[in-house]
Amino acid sequence: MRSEDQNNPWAVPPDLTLDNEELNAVDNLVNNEALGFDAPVNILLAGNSGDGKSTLANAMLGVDLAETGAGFPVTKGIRCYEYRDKPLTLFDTEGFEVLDAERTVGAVREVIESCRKNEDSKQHVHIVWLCISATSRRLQQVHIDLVRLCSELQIPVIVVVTKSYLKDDSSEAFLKVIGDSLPEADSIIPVLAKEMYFGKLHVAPFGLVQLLDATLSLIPTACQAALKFSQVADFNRKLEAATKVVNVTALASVGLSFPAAFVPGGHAALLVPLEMNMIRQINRALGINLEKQGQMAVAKGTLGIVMATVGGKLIFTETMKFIPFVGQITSTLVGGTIAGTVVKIFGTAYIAAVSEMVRAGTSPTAGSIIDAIASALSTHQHQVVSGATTLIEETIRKQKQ
Ligand SMILES: Nc1nc2c(ncn2[C@@H]2O[C@H](COP(=O)(O)OP(=O)(O)OP(=O)(O)O)[C@@H](O)[C@H]2O)c(=O)[nH]1
Ligand SMILES: [Mg+2]
Repeated sequence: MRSEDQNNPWAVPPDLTLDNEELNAVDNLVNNEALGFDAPVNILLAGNSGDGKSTLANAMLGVDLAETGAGFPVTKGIRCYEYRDKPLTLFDTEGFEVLDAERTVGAVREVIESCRKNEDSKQHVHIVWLCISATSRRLQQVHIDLVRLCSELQIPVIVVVTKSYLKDDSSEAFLKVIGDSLPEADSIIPVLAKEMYFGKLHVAPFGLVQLLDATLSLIPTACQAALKFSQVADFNRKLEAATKVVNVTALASVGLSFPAAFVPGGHAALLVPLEMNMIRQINRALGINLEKQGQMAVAKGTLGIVMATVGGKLIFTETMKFIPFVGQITSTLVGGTIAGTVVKIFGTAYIAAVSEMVRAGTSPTAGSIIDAIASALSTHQHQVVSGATTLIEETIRKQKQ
């Protein structure tokens, strides 16, 4: 295959494009294997007005329950919130003071039971987070009744002791009261969802990761991916999904119909649509907003860098070394393997670049991502090349078997 424009090594020849069906197939595979949710996760938040339900939902799930009138009422005192970009449903009790204790418990029962009428367990309430403020030091009959109700209906319930910024004797004593009075609770977790300032004294948030892990261990397996994806408290859990996006895309690329000699020839730009899809899916996994032009700019802007720094000739030459061992290997597979390797290098560098920015609290822009990828690749050239070579070797050996 010859490039149309010999002066532009990254030009895609008009006769050579990845067909949409192939791209869609990779997209679907990644959606199913890396971002797939068998079911959404449905959480019911209960607790006194002001005990921190909205603050917790915001810190753990990145959603805003504060707006009055948002969501829709499912029964008196309970509103339901659904999200376009998260596989998540939240039921929020509007605070016990709105209803008396008996009616609060009745309303929670009604929601749990009416969801359960649906045969599809995806619609059920999967867990209750009962918020009790550590500062209130008030354990009420309604707390006891709610935990008993969950136990009777066999719904897991975690008591979240919110605003737990003090670690003194009376806080410990209150935790003990909760433990003694609510023996049916599946877990009792002190949490400070949002940082707190007392003059110059600063208390950092804590307990969210414990709450996340406890919740993951109590909800049905089918909803766990949805919770990992929806939550914003533990970036490492999100990285797992993003890394899987890269691995699935890279492996799928091996099977695509790339020409054998596409590296270092003129066909590397074929990867742009594949990389754009991958960027979109990594961003979904990590909760990053980058508009379509930004995705395109990153894919186009870094392709040359990936190829020039570690790709190109090196990968091509390394791949060729294995060919004598391979025997019947088809030229398409060689092209696909190189493509898969470039995708893997690009994806890994992309995740490293954006993660650093997200952790530092800055919003990634196309320009800053391109710079970060370039610098990561030049610093870690040696590791990237040896990692890529291993991937090529493994893939070709696997195909040979
Ligand atoms: N700094 C800090 N403030 C918190 C925390 N949790 C709750 N608050 C504060 O406590 C107040 C009430 O919290 P909300 O999250 O609105 O309570 P709620 O349970 O949703 O209350 P209702 O919606 O009225 O039922 C707000 O001013 C919050 O900022 C926390 O972990 N840290
Ligand atoms: Mg609220």
